[in-house]
Amino acid sequence: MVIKSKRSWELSEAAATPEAVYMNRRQWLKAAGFTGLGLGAALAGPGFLASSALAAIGGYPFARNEAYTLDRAITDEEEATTYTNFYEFGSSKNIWKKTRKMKSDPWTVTIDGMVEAEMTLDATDLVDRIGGTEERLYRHRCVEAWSMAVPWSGVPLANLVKFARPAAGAKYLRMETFMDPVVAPGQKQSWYPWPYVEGLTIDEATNELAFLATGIYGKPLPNQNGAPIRLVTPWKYGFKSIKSIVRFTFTDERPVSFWEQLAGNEYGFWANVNPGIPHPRWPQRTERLLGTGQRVPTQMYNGYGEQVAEMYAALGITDPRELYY
Ligand SMILES: Nc1nc2c(c(=O)[nH]1)N[C@H]1C(S)=C(S)[C@@H](COP(=O)(O)O)O[C@H]1N2
Ligand SMILES: [Mo]
Repeated sequence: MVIKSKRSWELSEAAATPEAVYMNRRQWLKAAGFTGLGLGAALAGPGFLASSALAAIGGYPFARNEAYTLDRAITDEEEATTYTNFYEFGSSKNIWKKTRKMKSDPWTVTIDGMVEAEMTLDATDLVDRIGGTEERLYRHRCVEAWSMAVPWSGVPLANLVKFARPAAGAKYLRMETFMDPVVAPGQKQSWYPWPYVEGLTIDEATNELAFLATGIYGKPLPNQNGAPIRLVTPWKYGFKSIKSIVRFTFTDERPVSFWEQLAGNEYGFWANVNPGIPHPRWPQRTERLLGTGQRVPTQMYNGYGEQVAEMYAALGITDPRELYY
């Protein structure tokens, strides 16, 4: 449902799915008799019931795209969902319980800036409209030198870019996390430049690897992993993968990311994984595989050079530091 449309609203290619085959989640719920108290009761019930009910609603699990393979075991689900970075809820890794206060459904997302028509719509409807749901196995490398490998569910970010129909002059996609200090007490810490912001060039945003995740381990994202929609850019350090997005802005100005604004000498705009560029506090040659006690060498572009190296070569970047800062 389009709640607000600043300019004339036209159906894009992706949105022009015939009504007969297009059913958003709420319509589906209604059709399946899940609306009202019944579902509320199911969701309030024991964890098992809640997660299986949620999985059924969103059509999970999504079919896996076998093009993306791992060179390591999938990280234990409990590790990946209880050891998380989400500074809005505190700087500790153990904040997952605190994120329960966040209400991630319904969730309003705005697409604005240099686009044909600015719009505000529900996250579920956005994903339905942009289409292309699938599951992908990706490595994830945090700049703090821990890493994981997880199955994400979601849609290619390129599909959102196509759906938004940016103007030819748009060069960057800026993304923003929700702002609500009552729900997220970390946002009361005024020395941080809230809200969390991240940015990509349009080339990066339309690279085949850039992914908008709505789920993990075949189920909708738990709040702590960035529900209901978060970015995943596996060739970049984890801080680029902004969680719980409320705004996508197309712009011709390079966005200043949250961490870049805080400490540009430690966190660059590009932030491509590069074992040769040491971070002032964490050596980057190796990484700790979450939940295993194992340490393995870190790879250039986190092992995704095949998909992204050409993009940077085309920019004529020769100094590897420029791929990080
Ligand atoms: N809004 C927001 N997004 C964020 C962060 C954050 O603190 N706030 N942390 C980032 C960092 S540093 C990493 S490593 C990943 C962690 O994702 P995960 O907790 O799902 O593993 O989220 C990134 N996205
Ligand atoms: Mo990170």
